[in-house]
Amino acid sequence: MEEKQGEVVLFGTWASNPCTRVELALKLKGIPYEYVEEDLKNKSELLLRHNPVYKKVPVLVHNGKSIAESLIILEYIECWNSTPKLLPEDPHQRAKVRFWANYYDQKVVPIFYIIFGAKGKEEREKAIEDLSQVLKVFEEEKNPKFLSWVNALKNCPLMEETLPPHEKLVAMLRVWLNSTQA
Ligand SMILES: N[C@@H](CCC(=O)N[C@@H](CS)C(=O)NCC(=O)O)C(=O)O
Repeated sequence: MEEKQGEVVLFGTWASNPCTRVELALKLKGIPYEYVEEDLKNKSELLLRHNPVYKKVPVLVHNGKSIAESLIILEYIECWNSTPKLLPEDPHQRAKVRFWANYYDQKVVPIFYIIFGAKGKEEREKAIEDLSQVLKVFEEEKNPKFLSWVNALKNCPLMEETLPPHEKLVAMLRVWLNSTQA
């Protein structure tokens, strides 16, 4: 599909991995967009209208039509005639990229929510242990390329500009953790 970009609006929230994922892709591809910051404790009518099924961010609204779910949004903008491409040309390499994006969403993210939502110390400690098991595949000796890629990204100005400020994020996570502690 080759499509004129037209009007692009992103509904997001600052401390959100899936939203940052979409913002990075838009910036990388040089796609101009309007950003609407959502308060997840008080979601806007517009967000609920654009994502009535999940009621979550990110949502991309393209010429009035909404697309939800960060990976689906990435696939959508990847179809436009914009470069650089997010996915490699080679089908096997593409499948590998999708595999790891899926691994992160299916394996890492749910445990993260358990850690921050746990009512008791035992549940939280078990979840932290589960997370360290899940992250073992990214250890340097098992996956040296992954680590060098992460380090290279850390020095990329686009990442610095787009990732939420570390201190602000830590403060927000502390508040979240304290609010769920028994
Ligand atoms: N699988 C979704 C996850 C989206 C998601 O979990 N969004 C969170 C913010 S990080 C949200 O909107 N939460 C609001 C809620 O659960 O009510 C994606 O990749 O877009």
